[in-house]
Amino acid sequence: MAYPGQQPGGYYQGGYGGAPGGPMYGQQQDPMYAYFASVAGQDGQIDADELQRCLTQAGLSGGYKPFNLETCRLMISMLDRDMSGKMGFNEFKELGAVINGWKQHFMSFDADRSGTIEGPELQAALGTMGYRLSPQALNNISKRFSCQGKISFDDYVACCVKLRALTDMFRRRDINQQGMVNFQYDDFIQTVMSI
Ligand SMILES: [Ca+2]
Ligand SMILES: [Ca+2]
Repeated sequence: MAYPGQQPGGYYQGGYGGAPGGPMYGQQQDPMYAYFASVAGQDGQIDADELQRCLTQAGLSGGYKPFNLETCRLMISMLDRDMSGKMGFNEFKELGAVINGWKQHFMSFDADRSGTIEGPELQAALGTMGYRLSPQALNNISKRFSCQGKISFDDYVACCVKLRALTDMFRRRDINQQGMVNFQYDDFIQTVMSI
């Protein structure tokens, strides 16, 4: 992933009283911190809108459309351990690695090099990731995340993040690993509506 606007040095050098070697000192030394600070703005945290702008500018949506905002929300909630709804520096760095992985993954399954994932490519991708889904489920997923049968990178990420989050939540409740779970209505709504 490219980080345009990345500059050496930090914006906040000398601004904090952290002891040398402490966490703030370490962050300032990180060349990516200046880029993070420029995206995060005054509050020092990256929200979904800021992330969308950043990923669109980095050219990750493909073409001229903005990067899918829903995908930005999903990625933040996935890495948001303190539940602030925003990303701090460490979460942002983690995201960079995660997106790089997805980009490689996306390109490796774009067998015809069309820049998008189509039905059979999606099937191969999800199968390789270990999902065992029926043709109907695959068809539904494909319909939901594609535009005219094509899934762009940002929609593909949304698809993968959702599928993984839902699978994790299901598996956590599937104590005997039987592929069956009993949900209370409220628990089910909490699960699917939080993703
Ligand atoms: Ca911000
Ligand atoms: Ca393709």
